[in-house]
Amino acid sequence: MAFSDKFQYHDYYLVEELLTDEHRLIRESVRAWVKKELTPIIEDYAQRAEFPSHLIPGLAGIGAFGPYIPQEYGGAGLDQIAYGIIMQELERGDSGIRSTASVQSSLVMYPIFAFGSEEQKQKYLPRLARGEIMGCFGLTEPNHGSDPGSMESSLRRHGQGYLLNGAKMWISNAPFADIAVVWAKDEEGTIRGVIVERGMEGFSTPETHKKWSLRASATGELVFDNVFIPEENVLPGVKGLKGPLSCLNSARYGIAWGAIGAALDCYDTALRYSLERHQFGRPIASFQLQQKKLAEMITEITKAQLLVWRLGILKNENRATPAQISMAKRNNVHMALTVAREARQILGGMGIIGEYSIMRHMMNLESVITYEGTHDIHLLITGMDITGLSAFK
Ligand code: TGC
Ligand code: FAD
Repeated sequence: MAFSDKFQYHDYYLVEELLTDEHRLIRESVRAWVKKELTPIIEDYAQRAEFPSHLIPGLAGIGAFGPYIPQEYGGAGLDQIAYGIIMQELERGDSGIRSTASVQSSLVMYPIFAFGSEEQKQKYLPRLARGEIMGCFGLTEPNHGSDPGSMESSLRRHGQGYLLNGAKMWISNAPFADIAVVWAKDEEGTIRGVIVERGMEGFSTPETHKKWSLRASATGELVFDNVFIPEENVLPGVKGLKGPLSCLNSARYGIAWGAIGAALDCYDTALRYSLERHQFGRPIASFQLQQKKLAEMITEITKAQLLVWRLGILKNENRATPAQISMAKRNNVHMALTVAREARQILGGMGIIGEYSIMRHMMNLESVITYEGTHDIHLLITGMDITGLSAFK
């Protein structure tokens, strides 16, 4: 299907002026790559429920893998706002492709960088940055999603390492990943992070089929049947649930930026369509009801842009709290989903066709609002932060 990408960026409050020249350059180069390589093909891949693996070298080339990881480990050494911009431009194309990049950066490279030994950093990070190997992150289990602290996956001492048993579910990139950062409990019941490599005996990654969402992203399980994990594959720098949750802080931050990209693409499509489509002898954009939808969309997008810009500054200064990140992830993903639903209506029947990106974004966002902590869990994190009382348990 020939897909014509007419996307125009919208910056109602001139937030771009708050960015550096380097940020603007990064935005332009990622945007150009998305327009040339991603949007022309993504609809077909999504329809076929296939991950476009040929994009991996290009993603590495634009610095989408570990942008904020220091250059000595193969990253680009950029700041957090640059990372956010990259996620936003990628998600303007498709949430599934942003997912691939955020898992590689925040859920695989980040824990190895933050909690790994020097040998682990040297061994994995440069190759992950170049996209020579891909990774995934195993936290969620069949019986434990929102409550990862109750995980059942286990590590039992065995010679110079551990035997890993259990299963992880809903794991992005699992079907093709070369390595998996996996969280499991040791004999003391302490959560540890380990690096599992494809090819280790007893490790398999069955693919999850029949998804209506994130169809261009590969999702699967991680199954561990007495997988021997040598001591050198254990992340030495962290113990406890704060290990995986620290990684989520980084990924959730990227999602808060990314979701704006999907919203902008839906808004832009709906605005253009409403000006071109005539009913009752007038462009539908001239009707008050359609203007209300469009005006509310750009208002919410603008608020979200300001939210992540400020959060990025705080993150650059190491002052962003997990609860602030939760607020931005929750708000911006919900905003994007609402924008997508309204935009779809503006296109009438055409809103359901793959010729336009809106329905794909909308269905993708149904996963984004659930993964990395559900909409309700993030509300409870805010609730706990402001009251000091946990409503989880
Ligand atoms: P709680 O007792 O509150 O905390 C346990 C320990 O963790 C610390 N902590 C954090 N540390 C860093 N960052 C955070 N955001 C943290 N939140 C909590 C906490 O201080 C404590 O430390 P310590 O030293 O005292 O032990 O934990 P809880 O069991 O009550 O659960 C809290 C809750 C519900 C907020 C948390 O478990 C949660 O966020 N649940 C949602 C699970 C989730 O987000 N899963 C995501 C899986 S990965 C994924 O979805 C990838 S999608 C990828 C893609 O395709 O883009
Ligand atoms: P549950 O935890 O069973 O929640 C079901 C419902 O109950 C939700 O609405 C939830 O908000 C609500 N709920 C739960 N607890 C409470 C409470 N205390 N109070 C009020 N309401 C509550 N995980 C990974 O580890 N790695 C990945 O790469 C990954 N990728 C994913 C990709 C996709 C496409 C999807 C869909 C998921 C992915 N996940 C991944 C898993 C994701 O993080 C979980 O789906 C999510 O954390 C929710 O867990 P759950 O699905 O088990 O829902």
